[in-house]
Amino acid sequence: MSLMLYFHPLASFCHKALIAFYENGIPFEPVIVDLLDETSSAAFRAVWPMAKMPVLRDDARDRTVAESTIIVEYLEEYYPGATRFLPADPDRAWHTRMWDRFYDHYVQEPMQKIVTDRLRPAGKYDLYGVEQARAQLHEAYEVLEQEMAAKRWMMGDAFTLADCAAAPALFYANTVVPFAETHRRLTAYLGRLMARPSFARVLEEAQPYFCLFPMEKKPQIAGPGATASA
Ligand SMILES: N[C@@H](CCC(=O)N[C@@H](CS)C(=O)NCC(=O)O)C(=O)O
Repeated sequence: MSLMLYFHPLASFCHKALIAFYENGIPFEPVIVDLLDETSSAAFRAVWPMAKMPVLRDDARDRTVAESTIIVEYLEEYYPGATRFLPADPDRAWHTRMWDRFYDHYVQEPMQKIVTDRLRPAGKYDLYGVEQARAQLHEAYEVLEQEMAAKRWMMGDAFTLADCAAAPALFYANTVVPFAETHRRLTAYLGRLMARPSFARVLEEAQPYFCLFPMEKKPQIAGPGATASA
């Protein structure tokens, strides 16, 4: 098979790429990376020395593609399907990329900061950093609550790259700093994302690994976000 995706089913940035594959039914060979396993980790580092997932290997084109956003853009260009992730209109295209960046930097990153602080050795916790991350998530929720006042997807009627980024970011963020009780529109949007077959499949495949999530509260597929409607 030409396409191999190095990923882990629990990893939120990997979900962004998986959604794009599932949206358009693009066949690929899944390679689950276990960074705690020496052999798996070494094999992954040989493909991508930065050892950050996801990474796409395209043997047919002899390309190694890192970074979740770039993988979605690469699939859009070379393996297109019915779902177009970047609008053809340049103005809508940069806007789509802007929201993709927003989710990565202001939702995924603070969420990851809170979660990975749990994995630090005793005495090395970053309480101030976690506090800042929580505050940043609250700020992002406010922006997004306004943004989703009259939209089905992040860019309106069409599902795009911005929604691929939003889905895992909001799903995990809602687990660590819940917004279901406070942000009605954002919760409804998360509900729509979770009902989308591509992301529903990603979550179903992640479910056996949810027990590894290093917080007391584990992610749940059936939650307030799952049942919320527009
Ligand atoms: N900017 C990267 C971030 C990738 C990233 O942080 N991936 C996480 C999994 S969600 C990872 O590989 N973590 C392993 C580590 O940090 O050691 C992207 O968009 O792909």
